[in-house]
This record gives sequence, C-alpha cells and structure tokens, in this order.
Amino acid sequence: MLTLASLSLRLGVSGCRGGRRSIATVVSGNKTSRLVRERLALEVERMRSRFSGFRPALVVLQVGDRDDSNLYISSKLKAAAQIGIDARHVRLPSSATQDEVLQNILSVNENPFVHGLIVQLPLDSVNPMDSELITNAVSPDKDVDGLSCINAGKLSRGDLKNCFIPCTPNGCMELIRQTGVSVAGKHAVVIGRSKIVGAPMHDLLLWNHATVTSCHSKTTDLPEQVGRADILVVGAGRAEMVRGDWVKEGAVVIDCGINHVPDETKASGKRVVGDVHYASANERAGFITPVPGGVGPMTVAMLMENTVLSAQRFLLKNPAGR
Ligand code: NAP
Ligand code: LUD
Repeated sequence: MLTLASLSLRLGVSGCRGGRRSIATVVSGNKTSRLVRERLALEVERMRSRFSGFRPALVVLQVGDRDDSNLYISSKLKAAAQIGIDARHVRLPSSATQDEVLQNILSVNENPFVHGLIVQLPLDSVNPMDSELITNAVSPDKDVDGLSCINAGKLSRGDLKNCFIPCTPNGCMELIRQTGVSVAGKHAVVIGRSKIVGAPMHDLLLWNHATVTSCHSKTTDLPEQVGRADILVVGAGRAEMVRGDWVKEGAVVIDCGINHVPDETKASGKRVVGDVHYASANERAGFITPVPGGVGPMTVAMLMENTVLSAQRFLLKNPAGR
C-alpha cells in the first residue's frame, strides 16, 4: 500500500506540519539524486547490452588543484563509476597555458569515443585565461555542462529539447518537481544572474511557464522581491543572506549557495551553509532544500543525466555504436 510516508520517501521529501508554526517539508537532494543515479544505471546497462559493451564516456578537465574543485570532481567520478559511465579526469597543472587547455579540449572534441566534456570552473591558473573562450571551445554536442553560448542560446529561446541544460538549474527544476508544486503560472524569483546558475535558472523557469523576476547585486528591494516569490531560487554566494521573514508563507525555497563559515565546534574549524538562513526560512517556506544535501548532489546527478543523454544522441546518429 502507498502510504504518505512511503510516497514522501519515494519523492525525496520529508517533513511535518502542526504545532504553532508550520515547518517546511525538506526536499532532499541526497535522496532525489540517488533515485536519478539508480535510473541512469539501469539505462546504461540497457545501452551496454543493446550496443555490445557500449558505455557513455565523460572527460572532466581541471586546471590546477583547488580543494573545492577536487571535492566536486571526486563526487562526479564516483557517481559515474556507480552508473557505468566511463569517466576520465584530465588534470593540467596551474602552469598550463591557455593554448594547452584549448588543445586538450579540441582533442576530446575530435574523439568519437567521448560523449561529454566539462571544464571544471573556476580555472586555477597562474596564466591569463579567457574562461568564456574556453567553455565555448567545447563542442556543443559534447557540452554536457550546457555552458557554451550555443546551448545557452537555445535554452534562452526555449529550445529545451535540443540543448544541454546546465546541471545546477536542471537539478533545481528536478527538486521543484519533487515538491509536486506546478511551476506554470507561478511567480518565480531567482537571485543571481551568473552563466552557471542564475541566468539559465531564469530561462528554465520561464520556459516552464512561470512568471520570472531576476535579482542581482544592484536590485534595490530584495526582501520585497523575495516576498513575492511562490518559487524562490537563490544563487548569490552570500552566506545566509535571505532571511526567513522575507519569504512568502508556503513558498518553495531552493538554495544553491555553498559557503564556508567559521565554526569552532567543528574539527575543520568551519561548516557549509547556503545563501538562505535555513532555520528562519524553514518556519515560513512550504518546501526547502538543505545545504549540504540539497542542490549540490543534484548538480552531480544531472551531469550524469546529460552524459547519458549525449551518448543516446550519439547512438541515434551512429547506430553501430561507434
Ligand atoms: P557568481 O558568479 O558569483 O554570481 C553571483 C550572483 O549573485 C551574481 O549575479 C550577483 O550579482 C548576485 N549577487 C551577489 N550578491 C548579491 C546580493 N547581495 N544581492 C543580490 N544578488 C547578489 O556565483 P555563482 O557561480 O552563480 O554561484 C552562486 C552560489 O551558488 C555560490 O555560493 C556557489 O558556490 C553556489 N553554487 C552551487 C552549485 C551547486 O551545485 N550547489 C553550483 C554552482 C554554484 P551581479 O551579477 O550583479 O554581480
Ligand atoms: N564548474 C561546476 N564549478 C563549481 N555538494 C559544480 C558543485 C557538487 N564547469 C563547471 O560541480 O557543475 C559545474 N560545472 N560546479 N559544483 C559547483 C560548481 C563548476 C557544488 C557542490 C557539489 C558540485 C556537492 O556535491 C555537496 C552538497 O551540497 O551536499 C557537498 C558540499 C560540501 O562542500 O560539503
């Protein structure tokens, strides 16, 4: 029998209501990403048996040795291994030149055995790098990060079926879907307009038929804008900036922020918090994503999804599997 508890578990949402104040339902990225990864593992297994041993392949290109990039890349490699995606990590030293980075990209572009290529950002280099030039050097049909201007342009025009959607906004949409709240006709507010989070999130909500307001560092009345949001997505990189009393009662709150703040109670001396003040927003929101365990794991899962999608598109054009 499908009980409310089992449905919530399946959906990756949990929470309780009652008492004097309502407590938001927590939308778990850990659970939802696990479901996505399990589905993809089955899909890859099907591809392998149907196309004699074929496996989707991904290259993650890193320049330098940032701790945060190392952590994110290791999660991506682990997820790929679990799913059956053949993932290769190419790490160039921080002394690499822009030409060397571009050469590596071009050689992966030409390799028919690789279906996805990402360049982990930010680039940790001692040499001048034009990161726009570098992300645009990735072939649009292998651009599983969706950061090239070809894929971004298609998304901005609503051509969602023909592009790669950037992983973080795509993960946010999946979490919004998990809430069961329909996006069409809702007022959505996005804080941030970066190429990797805010701008594609705006486009994705728009083409899912929300009415969207985009906010940024020059927005003068942020609490007022936030108060209008049925759906709020925050990607500002400002620790706990959005206060609970700004949030509309019952809103869906999706927090992309990953910020390290000092915490003497931790062995590391710090902890990770989002861009939303979780404790106070939890008392107003209908649904809320935690940090960690919210959007972050979904970014990884959506990269895997885009890689499998790219391999499927490749097989449609090359039915022999090579
Ligand atoms: P970013 O490139 O620095 O962009 C931040 C955006 O927020 C900019 O558009 C900026 O406005 C806006 N902003 C900054 N301060 C603001 C303020 N006080 N009020 C309103 N808007 C403000 O950062 P990002 O790469 O988008 O990342 C944003 C956050 O998400 C960071 O914490 C990052 O670590 C995290 N992130 C998480 C994931 C994930 O998977 N969970 C993925 C990517 C990023 P302007 O355009 O006017 O400067
Ligand atoms: N560059 C990304 N730069 C940074 N958090 C990620 C990310 C996993 N080209 C390119 O991977 O998609 C990208 N493409 N990004 N990011 C951020 C961004 C990029 C962020 C968080 C996580 C990838 C993640 O798994 C965990 C969580 O939130 O629970 C752990 C967080 C922690 O620091 O403990």
